[in-house]
Amino acid sequence: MMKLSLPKNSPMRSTSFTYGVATASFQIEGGVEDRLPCIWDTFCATPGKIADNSNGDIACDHYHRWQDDIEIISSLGVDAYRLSLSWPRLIKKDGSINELGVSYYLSILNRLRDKGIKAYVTLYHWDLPQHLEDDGGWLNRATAYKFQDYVKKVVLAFGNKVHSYATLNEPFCSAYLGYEAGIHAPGHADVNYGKKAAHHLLLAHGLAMETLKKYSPDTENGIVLNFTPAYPETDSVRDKIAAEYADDYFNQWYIKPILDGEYPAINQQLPKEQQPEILPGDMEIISQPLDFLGINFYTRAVYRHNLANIYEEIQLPNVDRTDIGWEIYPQAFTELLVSLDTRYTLPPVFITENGAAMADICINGEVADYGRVDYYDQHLSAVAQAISQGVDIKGYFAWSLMDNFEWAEGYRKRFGIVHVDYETQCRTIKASGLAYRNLIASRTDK
Ligand code: IFM
Repeated sequence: MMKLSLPKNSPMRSTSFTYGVATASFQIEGGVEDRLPCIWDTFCATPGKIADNSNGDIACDHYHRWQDDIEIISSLGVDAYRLSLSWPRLIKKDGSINELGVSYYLSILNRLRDKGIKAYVTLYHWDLPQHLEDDGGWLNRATAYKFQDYVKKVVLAFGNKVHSYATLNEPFCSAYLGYEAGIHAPGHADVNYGKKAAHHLLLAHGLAMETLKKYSPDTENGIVLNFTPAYPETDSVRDKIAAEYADDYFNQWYIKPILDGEYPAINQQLPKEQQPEILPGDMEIISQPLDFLGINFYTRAVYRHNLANIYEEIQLPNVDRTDIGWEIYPQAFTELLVSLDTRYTLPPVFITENGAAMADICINGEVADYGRVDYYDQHLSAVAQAISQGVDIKGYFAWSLMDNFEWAEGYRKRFGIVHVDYETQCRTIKASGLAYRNLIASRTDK
């Protein structure tokens, strides 16, 4: 049996460090018949957008199998489960609450509580109701206020059954991939859209934080951001400038307004038509204090100078990569955490996602995903190193509990520590899941 190891005196070996698994509604639920359509339903129905032409209609059928899935979560021994709520399942088109959706999530939250598993709830993990996109989606400032209204209804419905609320998951992906690069729903490819959508998402976050503070002051409230640290290809000044620019554009753009109340200085260098429209008071709303910051990390990116566009991402040859093509470079994880801690006054940090896509190998009924075990081993150690350098990290969530719908990649890329056979919906805990369970079980009270 392959093991996950941690340095001897690491706080990550204590039961006070939170371990969890994470999922998202659209990626696992299915159960489309009981909710409104969302932008990902529309995107999946658009030819050529999803690598295997699949959709989220059934996914892992978690909507009908949640009891069994919570048994699996419980059997892993985790302290916490990070799930997201589906906005189109909870709010009807007229803005009223959908009781069917409320009772579905209440059942899950109650079962988690009975099992002693803390619910870390993400309020938006990309499944925007389609009718809101028809009104402009995240390009429309009004969507931020619709989100605030949805959050208020949710909080009043679920109250103290939730341990922690994250407003958004990875606003970079919603804004850049969805509105600028066009590779995620809703599929707009326009350089003038990305930062505008980002601003409205961040505004939605700030408005939701106000609502959470008012109606849910006892939950831990924050946001989840993803980071792909930017490295220069060489030590040349030009490559370093390229990497810094890319870092501001893709990473700092989302954390700096929240923690410092302003966008990176490169905003001034962007052509006017690319800049967000910032109204008086917006930055104060966006920079509400957080109870926690969720950080998602998978890989790094390497940049070189490019005359036309300042930066150009390059693919290094001969490096280890996961099945989705992302370089395995755990050192960047430690460096990221330490550099954020140096740069900002961070609230307590949770690693809300980390994991690897691997093509799983089945040997004698065992899912022998030893490459994933290695990935977790290296990345858990990278987190432990950041803690030893003073970063206040409280918990770690593996992405993902189980194989699921990996957005534009469809079902071909598997991130789970539990294998899903999509024909039978049979679940099998992989070697990585067993190793994670053993690590969690081996902790001691300190
Ligand atoms: O599957 C996604 C998840 O929904 C958001 N963070 C990255 C994961 C892997 O791509």
